[in-house]
Amino acid sequence: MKEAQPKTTHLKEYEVPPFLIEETELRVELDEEQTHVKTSLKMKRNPDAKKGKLPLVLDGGELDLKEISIDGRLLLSNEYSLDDEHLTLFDVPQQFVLETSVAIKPQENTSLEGLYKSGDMFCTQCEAEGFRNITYYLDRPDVMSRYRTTIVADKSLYPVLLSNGNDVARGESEGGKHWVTWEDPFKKPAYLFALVAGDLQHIEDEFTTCSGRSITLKIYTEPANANKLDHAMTSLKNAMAWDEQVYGREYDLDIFMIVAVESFNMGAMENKGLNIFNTSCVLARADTTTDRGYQRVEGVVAHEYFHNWSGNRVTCRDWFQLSLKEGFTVFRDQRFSADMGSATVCRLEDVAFLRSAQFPEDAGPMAHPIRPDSYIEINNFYTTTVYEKGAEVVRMIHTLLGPERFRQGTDLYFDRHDGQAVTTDDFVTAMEDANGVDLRQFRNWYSQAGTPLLNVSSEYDEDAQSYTLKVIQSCQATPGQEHKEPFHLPFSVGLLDSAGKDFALNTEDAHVSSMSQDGTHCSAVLNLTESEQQFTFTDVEARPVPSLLRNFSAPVKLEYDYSRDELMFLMSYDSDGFNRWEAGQRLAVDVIQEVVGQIQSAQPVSVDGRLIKACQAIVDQSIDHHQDGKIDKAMIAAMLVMPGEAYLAELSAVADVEAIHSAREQVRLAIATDLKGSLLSVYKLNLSDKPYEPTGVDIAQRALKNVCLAYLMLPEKSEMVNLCQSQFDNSNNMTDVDAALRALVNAADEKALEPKEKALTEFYNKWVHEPLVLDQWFSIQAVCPLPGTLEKVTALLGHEAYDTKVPNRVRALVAAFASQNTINFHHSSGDGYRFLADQVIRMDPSNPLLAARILGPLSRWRKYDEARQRLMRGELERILSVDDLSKDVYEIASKSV
Ligand code: B3K
Ligand code: ZN
Repeated sequence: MKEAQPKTTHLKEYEVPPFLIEETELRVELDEEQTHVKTSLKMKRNPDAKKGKLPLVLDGGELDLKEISIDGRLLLSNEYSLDDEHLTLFDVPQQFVLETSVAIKPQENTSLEGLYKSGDMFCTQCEAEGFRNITYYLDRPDVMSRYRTTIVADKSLYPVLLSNGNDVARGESEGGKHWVTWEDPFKKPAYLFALVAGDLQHIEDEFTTCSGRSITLKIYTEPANANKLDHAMTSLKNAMAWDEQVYGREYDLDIFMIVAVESFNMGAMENKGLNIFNTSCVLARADTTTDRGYQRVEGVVAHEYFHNWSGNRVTCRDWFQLSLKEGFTVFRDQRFSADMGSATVCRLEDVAFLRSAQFPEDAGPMAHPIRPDSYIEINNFYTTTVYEKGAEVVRMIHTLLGPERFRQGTDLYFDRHDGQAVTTDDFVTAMEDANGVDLRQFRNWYSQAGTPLLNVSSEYDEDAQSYTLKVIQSCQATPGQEHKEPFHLPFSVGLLDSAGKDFALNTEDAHVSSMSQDGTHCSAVLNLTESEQQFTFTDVEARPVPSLLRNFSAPVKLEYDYSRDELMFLMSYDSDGFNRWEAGQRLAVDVIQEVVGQIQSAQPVSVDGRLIKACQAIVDQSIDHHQDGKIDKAMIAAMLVMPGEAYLAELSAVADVEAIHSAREQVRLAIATDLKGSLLSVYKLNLSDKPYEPTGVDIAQRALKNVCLAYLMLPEKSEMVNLCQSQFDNSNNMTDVDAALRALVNAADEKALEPKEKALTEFYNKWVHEPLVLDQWFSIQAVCPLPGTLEKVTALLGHEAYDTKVPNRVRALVAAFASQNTINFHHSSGDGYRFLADQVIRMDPSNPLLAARILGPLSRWRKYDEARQRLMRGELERILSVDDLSKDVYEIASKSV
């Protein structure tokens, strides 16, 4: 560890900043050897801060201070002190101008926080605390300032110089240099500062806002990628229009820019007016990018754009409030994607992700509320809890209030807090004040960790024709939170009659928050607030089948004793699309768990024919309605995918890795074998040679075809290998090439050995100059469930194209293996664990943020058998014994062990 005792920051210790920075003027002289940053800060004591003459303590890391002055007077060395993290000035007046000059070396910055070089370009990443690596500053989100930034650089190497706001002046200077000054009229916290310099190309477009203002849109990239920007531009314009229509939010500057950067620690960053993106979230072209890639670009472009209001105009008071902007913005981007494509499929994908990634986090040693109480390293709290569960919490408010009242709430929130740094509590208060509702109990979602469990039972009274649902809610203990108060949540339900139609719902219950009835659909949203609660419906003519937690109305686990026949019935008839899928998943989980039991007790395996029958019905439906557009092929494809191993593990008390993997594979094989003919028909019906388009309809068609292909490749048949190879050779788009390559690589059959090697080599040679496609090449091999994958992955670490400096590459190989290849990562030898620990230790000195992120899978040891627990903890302890561990890795490893 760097420090003997790493400091923990607590929410309850929050104090307003003692000083404010009204204006920030930066002059950044970029250079290959040493970059100089001259900063002028117009500062004053904060009238709201504690009285008394506090010293001025500025944040700063890895800065070489050259000069410091106050109001033009150079300071003597006894007037300030410096340590690794701070610059302290003992005596400063009420108001003053502080000037500093520092030297930094961005070319040596491998942490990718602050100012660094990605390939030949300079770029920045300041959230959460990277600005302090550029200059001494009050690097906290509640200090908001107006910025004027001048960038100076060699004109031939860095013809493009960008920062936030508007470009207000430019010129040439001696030695082949040039400069540009940018001025951002909006006050912002330092984490939204951005700077880019490079030899970049761009595409340009225009958007006319609802009030008639014309906004220039520019997307920049290194020249080789300039032909992959159109989809991002279309997505951006769609997002701008959507935010006006749905939230009434108009863009505020005259220009909006996106820059694509190859070396980036995460997806993208919402810097004011100058978003910086990982290339993986902006570039898209039919032959290099899969449909998923296209959808990711659309979603991330929208997400970062939406931050302009939810995050930038209204920002966070402190980092404990991260979900204020992230949870809300994820909710916004989810709804946007739903409006752009298949809403039900978007929803079920979001829920599948929540269950396989966030539920385990909430049940593990790093469990934290969406508003955490404390952290050692804030970068460790950009979690699925803060983001995805945070989005679910906002969604619940939306469900409880309904869309109109929710919109009144967001209008008030944006109006009331524009230009401010606020808290999650301010968000909830705005919702309450705009609508006269009481969300006091709802606030438990912000302070309590853990996934609540709803145990539901039902009773039908034939004489009274009444139907009662009894709900018991509970929530497991999480670190530091033994006892939980009940949550307030919207519980959306419908009741199906024997023909599969929704009963019209009648109830006297005062806890009904809303009732929706249209056509054949009837749902009630029940307000669940107590640990035990009952809801009675009247005029129910016959015992119904309940459809519970429709559209996944709350991020909870639901127990209800459905029979397999009831699940099949819901799969066919539920008017709620999400619950049709959910019933299929429950049925599949049930059947797979039964097979797990058979494997564990060494009985012969038999797969319940009802699951096969249900899949047959889905496949038949897609044949019958192939042409008439009466089916959503994306939904059919999703319904044919069996629940993932991570989710199955999450559902087990102790996850039996081998039995889960084998049971799931045997169930898939049974489906593939019994349905072979129909699957092949669907495959063929959905072949298409029309030019690639990323439309919802085409994406759905490809998804369905490729789900069939994956099944068809399971039984050992060489004609299927040929089919797969032909798809690999002849497709005009990366989605189909990728699906074929994956199917070949995953094929256990000997007949596939040669074609798979050939395909991998061809793919590599063809795409050796396309880094994002090579990432795919690494990741397809890393996630292959066949034995021997770890040896291959280890060998790939030495491949000439492997580069630890590019996070995308590390994620494609190391993180993909550890987080997606359950069966190989958890091999009983412990080799997978050792591999990951070695990589974390190797990565930590250069890029601690990334090292801590890839460490995640080792922290989930509680789910596994004793032998694996020992091995996993052993690796965590080995990591902890390393000298000079970063606080990023230290926090995760020490809290997990
Ligand atoms: N706000 C950034 C994430 C920053 C992560 C810092 N470690 C991207 C986003 O969520 O939109
Ligand atoms: Zn975000």
